[in-house]
Amino acid sequence: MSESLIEVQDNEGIVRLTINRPKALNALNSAVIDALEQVLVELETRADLRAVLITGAGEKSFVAGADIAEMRDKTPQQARDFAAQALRTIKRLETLPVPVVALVNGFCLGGGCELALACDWAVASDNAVFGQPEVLLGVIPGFGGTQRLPRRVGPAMALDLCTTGRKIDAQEALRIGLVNQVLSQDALEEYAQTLTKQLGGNGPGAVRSAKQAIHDGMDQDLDSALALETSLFALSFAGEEQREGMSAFVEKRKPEF
Ligand code: CO8
Repeated sequence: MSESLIEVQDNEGIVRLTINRPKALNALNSAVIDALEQVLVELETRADLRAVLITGAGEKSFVAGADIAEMRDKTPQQARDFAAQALRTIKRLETLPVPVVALVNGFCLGGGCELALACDWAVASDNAVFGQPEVLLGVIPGFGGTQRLPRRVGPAMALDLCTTGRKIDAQEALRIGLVNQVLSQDALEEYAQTLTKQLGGNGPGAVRSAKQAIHDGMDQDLDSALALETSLFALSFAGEEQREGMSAFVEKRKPEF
């Protein structure tokens, strides 16, 4: 494994990012966040990008939070700057125009849970542990947890997790809607490969439009959101992709996107 803090593997536009700081359970310090932001800035410019998968190095941890040792001596202004840097980076991940999927392969705590919440969906290994334990350290979530967690699991469960700081296992994360599936570590790897094939076989423009319709529509009233869907649906008939997809069906062959 190379020494870079963010490993990048590219499989024809399906990019897998691995947060690579396993000795600290992939805790997010400024260097990791800087490296992640640099990678994301590059990905934003890629017209051939089809999906992003993000995971942690090793079999024990996705991300065990922001780096506590690095944060300990921060002043309020330094804490604000650190949170701003992380929020900006996480927003870049969230707003990539393609599906972003968290492969949660172990501890997913604090800033790690907040990172997973910015992904379009998350799939966890059965040893994964989730939580927002910031109150145990005398702080609150600062990478978006108080805002994205209630939007994902509802305010009552978000308040439970953010005020007790209790940790939950993968099955409870599944039950409350924090993750879409729970799999063994091996099956998580197979899932990544299957997903790569599935997303790689679909019309890339259509996949992007589906994300855009859902993301942008969620911030609008239903009628405006339905009008947005209609516009994007109609637009999908303007390119080659729709003709190829529908012709392939009629001609009983696989489409070539
Ligand atoms: N920060 C820094 N180092 C960490 C972190 C972390 N979050 N988590 C683990 N490590 C390090 C440990 O210090 C240890 O290092 P070393 O080997 O040098 O002693 C190494 O990783 C292995 O960890 P453990 O020995 O503790 O492993 P265990 O299997 O015994 O325990 C746990 C695993 C339960 C995950 C435990 O490490 C733990 O509780 N970690 C902290 C989890 C946590 O509290 N996370 C939330 C952090 S706060 C946060 O994310 C707030 C984000 C918003 C910030 C706002 C901006 C300012």
